[in-house]
Amino acid sequence: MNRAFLAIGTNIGDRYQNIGDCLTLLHEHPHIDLVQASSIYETDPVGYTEQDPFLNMVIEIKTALTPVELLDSCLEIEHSLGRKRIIRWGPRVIDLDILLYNQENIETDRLFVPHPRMQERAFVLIPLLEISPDEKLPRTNQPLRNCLDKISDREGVRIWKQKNGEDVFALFAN
Ligand code: A4P
Ligand code: MG
Repeated sequence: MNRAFLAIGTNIGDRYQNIGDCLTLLHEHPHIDLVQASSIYETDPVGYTEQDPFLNMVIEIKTALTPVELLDSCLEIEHSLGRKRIIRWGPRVIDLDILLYNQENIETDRLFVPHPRMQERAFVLIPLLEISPDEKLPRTNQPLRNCLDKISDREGVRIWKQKNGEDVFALFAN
């Protein structure tokens, strides 16, 4: 079995419902086990700032899928959730990215792991370090905690729903 971390982001429609739908589809996947969830954070948009705030979270999974198979499953889930909404060719309701896959470095035309921008993003690092405080980047072995210390926009990331045993969090083993 492989250990991977996924980042979930949403800023359109009923954001909590989108996260719930996404986690349900991951949970129902025959080759994905949900291990741990971070709390859900509300985060100021990074990049294009004139859009609504996001909900972000990070989850740990166990999977028998290869990295590319996992990417395809993520894209399928994004697609099926996007399709439920009315907006055609519009922004997606869910972004599901692979942050880490074991301690592998993957660079293909379709997939980059670790996710290339993760170490610059408080909305990724804060939830990731909540569930795995000693996580390191492959190759350099750099603790991600050190990356977070260098980021200035940490206050743009606020707990929105604390992790508990209820609702979407009940889907997880831990
Ligand atoms: N791809 C390559 N590597 C990966 C990977 N590790 N995980 C390729 C997932 N996909 C990967 O992705 C486009 C293609 O990237 C995929 O088809 C896959 O082949 P996408 O999700 O359709 O495109 P995107 O969302 O525009 O790109 P990306 O890189 O996911 O966007 P970002 O950089 O994640 O930015 N602010 C806040 N506060 N919270 C957010 O969640 N998200 C973004 C999106 C911007 N600002 C944000 C947030
Ligand atoms: Mg993405």
